[in-house]
Amino acid sequence: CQNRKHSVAVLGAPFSKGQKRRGVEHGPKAMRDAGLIERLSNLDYPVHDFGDLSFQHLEKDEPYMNVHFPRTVGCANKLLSGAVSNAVGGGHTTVVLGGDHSLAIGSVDGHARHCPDLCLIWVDAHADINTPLTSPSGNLHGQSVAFMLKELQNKMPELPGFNWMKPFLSAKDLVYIGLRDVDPGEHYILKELGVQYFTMRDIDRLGIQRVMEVTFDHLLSRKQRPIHLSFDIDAMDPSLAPATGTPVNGGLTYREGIWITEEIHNTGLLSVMDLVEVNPALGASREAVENTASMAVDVIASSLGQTREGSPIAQTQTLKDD
Ligand code: Z70
Ligand code: MN
Ligand code: MN
Ligand code: MN
Repeated sequence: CQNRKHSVAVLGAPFSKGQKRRGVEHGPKAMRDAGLIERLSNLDYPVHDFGDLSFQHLEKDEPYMNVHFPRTVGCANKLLSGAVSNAVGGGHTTVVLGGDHSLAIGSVDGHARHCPDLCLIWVDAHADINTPLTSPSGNLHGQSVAFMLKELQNKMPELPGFNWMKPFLSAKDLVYIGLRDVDPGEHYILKELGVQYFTMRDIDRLGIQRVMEVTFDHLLSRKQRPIHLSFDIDAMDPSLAPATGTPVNGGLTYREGIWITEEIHNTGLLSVMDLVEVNPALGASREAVENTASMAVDVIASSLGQTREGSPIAQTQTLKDD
């Protein structure tokens, strides 16, 4: 798992069965239509667009306890895990376009197969750490992190569709940013495991710059390690990203969102990122959908090195040829 990567891989994951609203499977197309690939091409490394994965449609997938579509979600994540593992193994900084947030299970799993010492930054209004037993909705996109954590292993029932994976992440290797809608069972787990998290209230108090300092101090002070950024677009304020399944008021400002991603880029350690929960079917207007997709593209480009101060003349293109 090398840190210096010179190319970007883009993987579409048009998946929606981690929740019950249709449309989020069109997220990858919305972000591509908003100019994602062109924007990444303006940065200084090659971009490989691997297109969209095609996920199996399982006819019979009855709920297990109250969990919906367990086999479909498990099977899709197994496929995605392999694809992410290959992309990371190929030396690419990898961008996964969602799709709903249940696909982070496969994305982080595949990343961890290549980089077992990774750390995870989860930017979201929600903690997505319900177990099948605590989940109020039965939606797997609200449970992704619980599947990853070693500390929750004995609280997780064996779900059909998930026997290909086992927990691989320690609670100390995870930081949340942007929380503002946390279920009681999730709050209990966060406290019980001592997870480092920053709610919107914490951001109000500390400021986003300090939040990122403490985040990196927590994750990277003992050693440099690859970063997995899992960015749920609903972390952003709904005024900036309205086309999403579960908008929650009082989210990140544009400048807070971009500060987070610029700082992550500046570590030089970003290895894989997910951008999830853009749902083009849920915007009140075409403009609302375009704004959301454009916000997502800005988050991705900024994570990969687009700056607000501009860049020096690209050495590779202009000066070297003379
Ligand atoms: C709730 C649940 C969630 C996203 C909603 C909501 C979780 N905690 N995540 N929208 N992206 O159903 O578990
Ligand atoms: Mn989420
Ligand atoms: Mn969310
Ligand atoms: Mn760079």
